[in-house]
Amino acid sequence: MSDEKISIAVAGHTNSGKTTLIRSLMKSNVGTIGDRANVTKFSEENCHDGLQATFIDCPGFTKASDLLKYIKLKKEKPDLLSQIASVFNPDKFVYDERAINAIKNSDVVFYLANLETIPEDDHDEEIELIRSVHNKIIGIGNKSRKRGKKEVDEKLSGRIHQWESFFRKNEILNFIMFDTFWDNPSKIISIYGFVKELLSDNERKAYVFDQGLKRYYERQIAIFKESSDLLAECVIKCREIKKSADESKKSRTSLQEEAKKELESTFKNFVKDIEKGASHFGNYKEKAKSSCGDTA
Ligand SMILES: Nc1nc2c(ncn2[C@@H]2O[C@H](COP(=O)(O)OP(=O)(O)O)[C@@H](O)[C@H]2O)c(=O)[nH]1
Ligand SMILES: [Mg+2]
Repeated sequence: MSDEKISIAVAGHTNSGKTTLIRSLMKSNVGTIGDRANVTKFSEENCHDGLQATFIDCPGFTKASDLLKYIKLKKEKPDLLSQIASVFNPDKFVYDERAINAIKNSDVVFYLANLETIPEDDHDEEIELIRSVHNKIIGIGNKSRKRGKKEVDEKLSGRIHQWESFFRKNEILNFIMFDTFWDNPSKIISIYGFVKELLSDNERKAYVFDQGLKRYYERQIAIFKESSDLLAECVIKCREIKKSADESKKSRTSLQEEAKKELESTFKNFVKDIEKGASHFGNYKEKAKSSCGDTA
């Protein structure tokens, strides 16, 4: 991995939406998603060359408190190691240990909180564990929306307040409430803004990330512009079709079929153009293997 590329560890309780968030940040179907515990068993590196960043998908925390106790005891009473092993079976917090090892080597940590749940002692212990190796933490309250539900209901807004207090209490001052599926993608800009802020003491990395970020935004604007043009083209085509339907003797169904075909080919060309643009921006899927090495 290049020394200049920044690495962002995405950590949190199991099932909090870490892999889904990385997919959405990378716009690529990396990793495996599932509605059960510890789907991600090893930390996985996902390079985004355009952005000059690597997202590290950490296995979810399940037994942070046990790992914390284990680390403390190991440090304070190393002579009791054999007895410790009989009380704390390290196999039980293997995922937590893998996550913390990955976090240790990262530049910034995203801590994901699942807004379907409320903060509990487990979560404080997860932060304490992260803090024992890292202090650049960005809090992300995730899953803040339900499908088809735009407004935040009373229950959810209560949970959001609880998580906001949780972040403040744990001295995580850079935090945001987000929904990977249904939220405004512009919130991602705020998340990257936090990253830039925390990187500021490493000027070289901050500079490289900033340059990548600029290219990323330019590409997003280009895609937006291209989609608007496509939409305009579709509207014009629809008007033409309506006009010719009024004038011609062809049946409505055959005209509809013709229109469908024309719009399909316009859309296919649009996707091809986007793909061409994306390959200029950096084909992270192919490069991920070469620049990141093997993923665990
Ligand atoms: N509504 C909603 N569901 C989400 C969101 N992020 C993840 N999920 C769902 O939560 C479950 C766990 O997601 P996953 O990314 O595998 O969690 P991980 O174990 O932390 O990596 C999956 O069923 C996802 O579809 C989100 O932002 N909103
Ligand atoms: Mg996962």
